[in-house]
Amino acid sequence: MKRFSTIVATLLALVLSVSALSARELNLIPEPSYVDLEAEGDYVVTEKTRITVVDEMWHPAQLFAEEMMEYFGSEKPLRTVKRGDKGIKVRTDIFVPKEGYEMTVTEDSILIIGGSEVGVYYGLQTLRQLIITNDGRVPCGFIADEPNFEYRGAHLDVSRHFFSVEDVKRYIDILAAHKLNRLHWHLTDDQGWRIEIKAYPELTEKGSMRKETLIGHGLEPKWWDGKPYGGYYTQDEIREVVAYAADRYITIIPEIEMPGHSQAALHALPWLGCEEQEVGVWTMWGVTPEVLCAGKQTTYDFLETVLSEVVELFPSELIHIGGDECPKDRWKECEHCQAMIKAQGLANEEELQGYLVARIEQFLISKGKRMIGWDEILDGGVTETATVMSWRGINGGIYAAERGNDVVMTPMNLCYFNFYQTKSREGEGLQIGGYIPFDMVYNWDPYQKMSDEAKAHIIGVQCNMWSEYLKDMETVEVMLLPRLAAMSEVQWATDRRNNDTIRRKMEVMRKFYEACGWHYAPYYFEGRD
Ligand code: TNX
Repeated sequence: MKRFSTIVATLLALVLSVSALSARELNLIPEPSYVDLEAEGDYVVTEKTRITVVDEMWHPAQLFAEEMMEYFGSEKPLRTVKRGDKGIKVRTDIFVPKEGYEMTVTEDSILIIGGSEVGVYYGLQTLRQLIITNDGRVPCGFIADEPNFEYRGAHLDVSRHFFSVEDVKRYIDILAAHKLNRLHWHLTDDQGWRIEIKAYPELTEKGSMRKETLIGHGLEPKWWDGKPYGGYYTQDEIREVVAYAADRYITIIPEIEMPGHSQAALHALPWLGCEEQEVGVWTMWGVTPEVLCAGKQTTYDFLETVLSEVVELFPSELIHIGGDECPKDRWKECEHCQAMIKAQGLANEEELQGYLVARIEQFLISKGKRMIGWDEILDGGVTETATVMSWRGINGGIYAAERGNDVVMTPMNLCYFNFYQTKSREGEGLQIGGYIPFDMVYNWDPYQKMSDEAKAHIIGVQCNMWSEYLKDMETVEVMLLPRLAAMSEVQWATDRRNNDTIRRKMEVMRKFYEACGWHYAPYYFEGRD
């Protein structure tokens, strides 16, 4: 009998410990590298909890306190102090990886040790998720964490539709909470030039406005809305957004498109074109034959003048020059382009594009910067130092990585968050096309088909948000979330993704999105994809 009750007791204890363990899962996104939850109990964070700041970690601590204002419904929760043993404590240690952190939770305190200021911030982002999704009860235990990829990016197209400074800041908040560290800001395109350039006021005076917007997929007159549309950022606003992002440890990479996707600039300054004729700011989506003339010295002077202002505004070492989708029709007919091909001993128009890209790269290097471009920069013979963004599938990226170029993987079939999220498309509104459900992003192997040498050159992964059919920030958020959660697991936690736990983790993340007031798509949670 005694033996029987011992067995029952042991079984009971086992069942209890298993259920206690599952109740004590952290459900964090992205998944940390190491979690030990063997200790019992919780630390309960309230608005009165203090943050002791060591090693001058005031900035991440105060930012975290600010981010928790809404949750606590208080103006000044989580006061930061210089000394104290209880509550939250943040400091740094050189033994922790730079972007990483260690977090130790006991019933009396939470200690976060970052490898640097940004590591402390990421530790606090983890803590933020734990507090918000567990009513302030943070389970005792230990976490050690660091990212897989150094470059964790998201892109935002503000040319096809314009997003205000406040909108872009909201976007940045969402990226930071998912531990992303790059915003690729697509500032110019055929349908609108969105950045003030002092040397050429026409770019924004004329190039930021289009006559109307294509709101359908067809090309009949009824598919245009007939309403003038525009908007741009002054240089002061650009500085404000850059600083806001930097405060959240996000580097903004500006993109100035060339030599294609430049019709808005051609409208503002017709002498940039081969034929110098008047073209409107484009009111179609897709690829226009109107491109910058690559034969005239004036085009190069223009690009260098624009980039000289851009490099002053953006501390980012990488500057994006576009380079994608440049039809060569005009160049074939242009005496300047043909003369340049001859003078430089180039074989054809493809090589002329390569010449332009190489010349711009040299200019950026002279400014202490490095060039990044879409994978078409490979077509004209890529230089050794350029970083390549692989969007036409993965092959361009693999080819470049094998040659030793740095590569950011962002293949269209997996990373275009302007694509539909469900097969039926029900309730999704009109989008550009495609189909990328949550699980497809989550299960993507960014190292697919790669040799070890190539892998070493993949600096990171990015999702893109092209805004042809994204007319406001609410729509952008619904396209971004929850897929960004899947993307952040690929970027931060590639080697620890787990299909057995992701659905449960996402239910918890959904609570977090709601608490933050962010819009998200419901389909994944409804089991509909
Ligand atoms: C391709 S990706 C483009 C964009 C469009 C997008 C639509 C790339 C370098 N070019 O100009 O907006 O497709 O999804």
